[in-house]
Amino acid sequence: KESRAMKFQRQHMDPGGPSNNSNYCNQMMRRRNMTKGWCKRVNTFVHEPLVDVQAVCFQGNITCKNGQPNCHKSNSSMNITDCHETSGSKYPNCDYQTSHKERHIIVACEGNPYVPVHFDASV
Ligand code: PAX
Repeated sequence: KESRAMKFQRQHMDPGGPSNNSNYCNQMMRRRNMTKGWCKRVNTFVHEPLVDVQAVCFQGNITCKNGQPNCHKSNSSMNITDCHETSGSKYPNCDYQTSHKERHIIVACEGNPYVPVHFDASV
């Protein structure tokens, strides 16, 4: 079974990206299995090395949106792509708007090793 840590990597890690095109989210949301059964509404891909994203678990500790205490905000801004489902999107034809950004990321971490399992926000 896929662990929470592996699921985070599938849904949120693309260190080699972004490919420089407006179809990025349409391709990646499908390729990473987030358009099966339903269209995931919002999803962020992080274009930084995995070790740099894992290191965020040892950076500034903050409260998560759901009130849990296990969120961490990156010290540095990171290269990310936000994917937002468009108003015209209709399953199974999931359609996304692609926005490349530089933001601090906030992730929730769990376990031993203590690694990212949820993407809380970018600021
Ligand atoms: P998730 O299901 O929210 O969390 P996501 O991050 O990819 O997935 P399982 O066993 O899978 O259910 N976990 C936590 N979740 C939330 N908060 C804390 N503190 C926490 N600690 C552990 C993946 C797993 O992490 C566990 C949680 O129980 C899950 O375990 O976000 C909705 C989705 O949109 C993404 C982030 C979420 O997907 P929202 O708005 O409800 O928080 N998303 C959201 C994004 O990618 N980018 C964005 O900018 C925003 C706003």
